[in-house]
Amino acid sequence: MSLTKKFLKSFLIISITSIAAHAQMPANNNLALWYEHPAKLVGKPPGGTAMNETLAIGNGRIGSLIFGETARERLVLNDISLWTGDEGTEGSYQTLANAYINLPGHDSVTNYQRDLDISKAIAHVSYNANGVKYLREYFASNPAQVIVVYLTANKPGSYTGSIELNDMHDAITGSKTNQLMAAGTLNNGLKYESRIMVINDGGSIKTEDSKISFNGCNSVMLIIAAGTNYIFDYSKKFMGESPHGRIDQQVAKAAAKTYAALKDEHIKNFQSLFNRVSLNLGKSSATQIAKPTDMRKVDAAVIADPELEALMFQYGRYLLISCSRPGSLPANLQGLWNDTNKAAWGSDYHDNINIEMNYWPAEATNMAECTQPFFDLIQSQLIPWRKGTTAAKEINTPLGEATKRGFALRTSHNIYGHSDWHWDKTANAWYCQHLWEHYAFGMDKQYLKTIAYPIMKETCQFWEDHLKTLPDGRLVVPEGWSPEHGPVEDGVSYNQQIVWDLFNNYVEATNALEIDKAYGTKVAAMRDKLVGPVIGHWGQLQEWMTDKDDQNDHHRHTSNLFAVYPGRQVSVAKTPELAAAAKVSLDARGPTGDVREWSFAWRTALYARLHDAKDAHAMFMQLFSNRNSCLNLFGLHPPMQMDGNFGITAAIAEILVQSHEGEINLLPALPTEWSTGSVTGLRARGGFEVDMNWKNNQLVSATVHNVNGTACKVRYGSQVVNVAVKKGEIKTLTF
Ligand code: FUC
Repeated sequence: MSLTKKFLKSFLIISITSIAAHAQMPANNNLALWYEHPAKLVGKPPGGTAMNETLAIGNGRIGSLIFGETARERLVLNDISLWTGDEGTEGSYQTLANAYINLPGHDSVTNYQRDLDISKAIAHVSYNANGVKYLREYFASNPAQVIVVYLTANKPGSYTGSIELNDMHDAITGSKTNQLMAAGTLNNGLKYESRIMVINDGGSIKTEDSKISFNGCNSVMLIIAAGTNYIFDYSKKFMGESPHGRIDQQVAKAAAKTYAALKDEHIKNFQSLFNRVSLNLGKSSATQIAKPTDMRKVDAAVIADPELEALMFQYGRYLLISCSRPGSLPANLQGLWNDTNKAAWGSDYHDNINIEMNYWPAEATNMAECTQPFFDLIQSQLIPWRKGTTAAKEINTPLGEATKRGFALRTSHNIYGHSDWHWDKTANAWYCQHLWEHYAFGMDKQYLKTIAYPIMKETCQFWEDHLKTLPDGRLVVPEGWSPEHGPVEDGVSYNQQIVWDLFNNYVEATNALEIDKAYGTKVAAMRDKLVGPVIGHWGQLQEWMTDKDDQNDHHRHTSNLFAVYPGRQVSVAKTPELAAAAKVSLDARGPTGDVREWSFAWRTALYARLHDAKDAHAMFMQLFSNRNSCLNLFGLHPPMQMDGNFGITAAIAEILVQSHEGEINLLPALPTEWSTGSVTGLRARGGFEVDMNWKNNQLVSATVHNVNGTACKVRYGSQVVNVAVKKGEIKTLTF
């Protein structure tokens, strides 16, 4: 049976069953976003952009925003390395191109639906026009390194139209045989190219100068490829060979495969990461389930919808897998999706919360490989970032002179070694936390020794050179800043806590690797001399060394609570008084005022760490409001910003399992809204994975899988068990 016939047969079966269930609802509804209309252009930036309703696909390097229009479909095309700027100027992340699929006569349609199946990373658009049922599928394949679009219909010969490719930097579109291409060079010398190959089944295609038209085709497949010559090599100004030859190969290789084979290898590859975690937070009502995602999102504030909440969790995982895969650049402020060359903040890498939050879910929700782009970027930028340490005046060393150890960063940075705006002095140490956590979860000593440890050590040396000694002998970070809040001064809590975290992790690293014991002891002594968290006059955890926090201050950052999450200096079990003070501060910050989508994600994680289930859930629910998220569930700052999506996924994991206190704590902050549920595949520090199910707010059973650890302690409430489980083994626990 031909591919088209096979498809038509299965399509018919699917159509009949879906009519029986609901006219529109996708089969895999609890892991799908779906809508009954195309993405609309909702206002102009910064209030909202065309992106806010599109469906996003990506393979970690290239991606697309799909509008789902019927007569003139628009696909925004992105390559995560398309950046202006250089070592001397910030520049900004750019948009590569727009692809259009023109289908004359498809203006007036019925039964329209578009969806994004996040369990397979495939988007669909379907509708009836002129008595024909049309279906499109879109995915961005990591193994094939191309985006594939497949247009089919239930009647042969139904496709007549054209394909256009419009470059976003005015490169003229050219063509060869069945391909369109646009290539150019940005002002900084970065070479880029985009390509669309058109493959028809039946009918005919005709290539014109800048357009490919097709006539009477049964199906049309588009293979979209793109690339730049960006490489992780400072000595070459981060630029290598033109991407042209590589794109030739990618397109040719993909074209040699059938659509079914491309789709199959894509699904397998995506699911090898995505399927590691499943989450069930309870059943939603049949009425809610039957509604499209935009309606459910609006209802979420008043109608319980646990399946939508679980979808939001998995969406963060979907997005990170789609925009951060080994070999490429890390997720930026918008992941990798961008429809303008003037994105807010250049859609760059902000280091005072944003890029860190992007990577919060990577370890705990079992996508550790997704961190590699972040680590590769850090390593590749060290040579230029080290020059920051010699900006003595601005970084203000107490030694009165520049030192050459370590590296220093301002608040935002690009991919060419430049950082901009105010110094974020402890960003170097915060980046080291990520390097350490990758080891803490995965327990890979080779990685710790070769990648993480050298950077952690030079960062400890940086702080050894830069900490200031107070008259009483205590150590402070000089002239620091609580991000975007308050004055520049010594001993700011955010800075103190991050350096404490670095020193503490470094000491553990020397122990794990059994190296540098003497320096480890020195660092431990410096850690213990750092000015630590202090409780202020209204019971709050002070943001500054002096007791001046304002109870009515609702600032979006919660920087003085770094020690609670993502740090571990303050915790409910080990420092209960400080944890109580952290809650006083957090309650005062509240859900109102200058609060952004990412603030809610952070506040959710903080309440989870403070074992306050009710407030953790309340903060999470704020993300569903139209103020904080778009109709396609992207976080909304505004404009669209993706850190909140990643952060909330991490925060939900933190509600269910915690492992920062030397034990695995099950259901430490379970909200009553999720009284019955289950989860599989969450990771815990020490090299473990955890599955659980619970009922009526009580744990029913838990299994611990020793992936790469030794022994562990598992807690449920006040009960603690020591679990002896060998590497590779799984043990079921009862409490
Ligand atoms: C930080 C935040 C802002 C915004 C920006 C991109 O500076 O304070 O709210 O998210 O990053």
